[in-house]
Amino acid sequence: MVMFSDKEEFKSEFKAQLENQLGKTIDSASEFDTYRALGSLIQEKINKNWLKTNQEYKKHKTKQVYYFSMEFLMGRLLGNNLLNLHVLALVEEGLADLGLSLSELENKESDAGLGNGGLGRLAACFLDSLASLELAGHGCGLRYRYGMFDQHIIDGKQVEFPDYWLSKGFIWEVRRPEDSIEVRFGGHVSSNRDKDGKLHFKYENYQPVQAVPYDVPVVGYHNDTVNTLRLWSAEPTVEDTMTKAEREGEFGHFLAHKRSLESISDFLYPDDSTEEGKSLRLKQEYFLVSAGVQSVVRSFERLGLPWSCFPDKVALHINDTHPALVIPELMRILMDEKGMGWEEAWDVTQASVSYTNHTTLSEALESWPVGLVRSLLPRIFMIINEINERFCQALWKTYPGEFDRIADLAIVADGQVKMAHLSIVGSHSINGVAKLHTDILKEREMKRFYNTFPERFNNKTNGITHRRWLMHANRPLSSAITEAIGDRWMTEPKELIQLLKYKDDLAFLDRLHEIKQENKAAFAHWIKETQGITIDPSSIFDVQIKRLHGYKRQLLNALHIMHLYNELKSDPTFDIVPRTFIFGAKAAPSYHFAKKVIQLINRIASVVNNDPDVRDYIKVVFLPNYSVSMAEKMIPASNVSEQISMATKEASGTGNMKLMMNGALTVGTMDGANVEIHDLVGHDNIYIFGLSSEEVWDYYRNGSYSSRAVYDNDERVRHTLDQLIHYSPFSKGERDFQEIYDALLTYNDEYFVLKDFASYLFTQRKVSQDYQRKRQWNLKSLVNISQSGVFSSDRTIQEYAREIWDIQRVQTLK
Ligand code: 26V
Repeated sequence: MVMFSDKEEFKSEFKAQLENQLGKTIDSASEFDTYRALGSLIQEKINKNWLKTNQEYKKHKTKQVYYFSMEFLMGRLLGNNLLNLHVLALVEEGLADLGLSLSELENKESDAGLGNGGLGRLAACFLDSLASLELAGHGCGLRYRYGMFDQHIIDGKQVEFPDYWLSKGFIWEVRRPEDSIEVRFGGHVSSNRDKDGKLHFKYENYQPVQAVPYDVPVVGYHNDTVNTLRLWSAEPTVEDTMTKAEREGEFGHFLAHKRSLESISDFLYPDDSTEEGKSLRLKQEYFLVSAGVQSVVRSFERLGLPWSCFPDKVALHINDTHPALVIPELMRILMDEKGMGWEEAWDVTQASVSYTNHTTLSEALESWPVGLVRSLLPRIFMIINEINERFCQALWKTYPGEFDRIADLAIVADGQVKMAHLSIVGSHSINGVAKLHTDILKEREMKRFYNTFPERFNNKTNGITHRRWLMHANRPLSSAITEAIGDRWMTEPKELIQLLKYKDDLAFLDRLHEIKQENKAAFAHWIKETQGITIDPSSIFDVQIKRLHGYKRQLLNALHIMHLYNELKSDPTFDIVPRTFIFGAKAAPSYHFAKKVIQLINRIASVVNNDPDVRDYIKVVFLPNYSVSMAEKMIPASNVSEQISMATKEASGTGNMKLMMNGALTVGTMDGANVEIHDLVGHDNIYIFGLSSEEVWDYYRNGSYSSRAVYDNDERVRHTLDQLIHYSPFSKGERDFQEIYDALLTYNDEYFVLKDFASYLFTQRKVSQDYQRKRQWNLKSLVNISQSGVFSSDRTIQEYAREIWDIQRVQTLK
């Protein structure tokens, strides 16, 4: 579709939009007005293809994938939509003619932070790839009124503020009240048999909640595909509010009731590491699932096909176990509403549902108390119990007398419903998110399930959309790549490998270096403006950007900086290559230890940055409120990518991929997808340190790790740790960091920070030396960019499409 025939046409349509929509002219409009007018103009254009895409899908009865996820970390949409619609340059030039800057307007959009971290951002990248590959895949999520909290640093500590991202409206969404769905909670279920002996269930005294969908278009790259991200919002049903108001006759009660129902989609739970078992969270999960599955079933029914065709036309994917109730909910609808028998409904359900696991951390595995599930979702609970009973009976046949094994695999056990078990039993495919992670699932965490259903387990190494993370975030690098190898890489990212032709081309390596320097200068300027901190663009920009968690070991990075400080202070001749350490990290509000680490990093920053003896050599910047849009500014400016989790703990990581694609070199453990990055770029182009996963397991097996022994034997460790609790510039004589000290020594350092300390220091020294050899460094950077095409989410999605969902491009089907 040609959107604007030329720049002039765009300008006149844009001016008309400002006048008609807002009654303003370029001169009287604020920046936000112009952003809004531009967004609405683009949205109108998108609408045509949105309709057409849906018509095509209907006409061809195309199989649809629904990606169910409690999180979609979308970030801003304007720039990406313009890029995908092929009008970015035209719009940018048109606006410039009118005296407006596109990037300024982009900054006016609030960042849709409807996710915690990796899992939510992966969902967003997948939507971009689905649409760009002309695949019929849609997101199904919640329209949280408050997204991921807004992080401030006050007195060096994290303080959370609500993120009311909708305050100025969200221009991309379309409310569709006509597609609302009723979701039911509580009440009780009775059953009776009809004259043919068939059981019927009656559900009474339940609390109805109205789920209202808000659709967001997902625009494909240079094609006419527009898929849908459907976000559900909770409202009271009209009947319910009427009867409530009549019955109670009191407006106050009515309002309180209304608020309590709306609260279901109020906020995103900000804890991605510990499962709390809060009933509101379970309500959110069922609300998403029930609204989503009912709406999918409605669309399927419009095709007029028999129910046995459901799995040929619909794939339901669950992003971790959070939407696992898809399984009993689909069973409920098929049996109670469509009259199907158990076996038939089960075959349909299992053939439609697939599941991705994103973590092996035991504390993050979801389980719900039986009592809570029974009272909140009585019919769903009955179905889960029946699934469990049938599953255990089948196990008994295969493994007669093996009580332990069956108890271990049961879905309902010890008064808990285990969501991972439900997900595995109810899905035809279970995948991990990197090779190592999948092996750990098969050989350890889910070994017994793997032995029972080996054919269901498979790996799908994560990916990231190269459109947002390279083409849009780093336009200078994109242009240089295109000049060198043409533009095929934009649709075939593996073509980036062609860049290897330039490995001996000094001019090209210099060009890479210049681009990195320009990006660093721009980022330094932004830091100066927003934080008031001056950083030196000629220093190494070393970044660690991810959620704050013990296993991710930001603490290791922090201790390294303390050590460098000590060296610089004690030896004025200490040879150091200037480095700027940049952190972005949010801690779950209830994760005390993680918040302490944030406080420590901020303390180190204030000590280091204010000490004239060291501040020209090392700087520390903790950027508050790390988000998708901030990542887009940082990543193109990075030299070193910190991926230093304790081996076996990081399922995949995706920041590692974004940074590699932008030419940063990884300092990392052999964990998650770092292993695959290492295997692609080779040992010389990555900085690997620390224990391997095998070594970690060996230590677990023989219980022989002693952090105290490391402390006793390594003077550097001793000195640095003592500074946490004894009088030092870092402790300032207070006991702020006692817990960190205790975690490392008294509680034997759960994440082996001290064990890997020496190896980390050694590797970081090598990084500093290598950085000075510009040509070699640039070559390593080139190799990383060249090999990064594998990590485009287009590759990942093609694998899901072929091997899990069994879907093809609409074009191919025509
Ligand atoms: C877990 C929980 C636990 C219960 C309460 C709410 C909540 C919300 C989110 C999560 C998700 C934790 C899992 C997660 O984000 N895993 C990350 O997934 C990335 C994408 O696959 C992967 O790259 C990271 O390594 C992995 O940590």
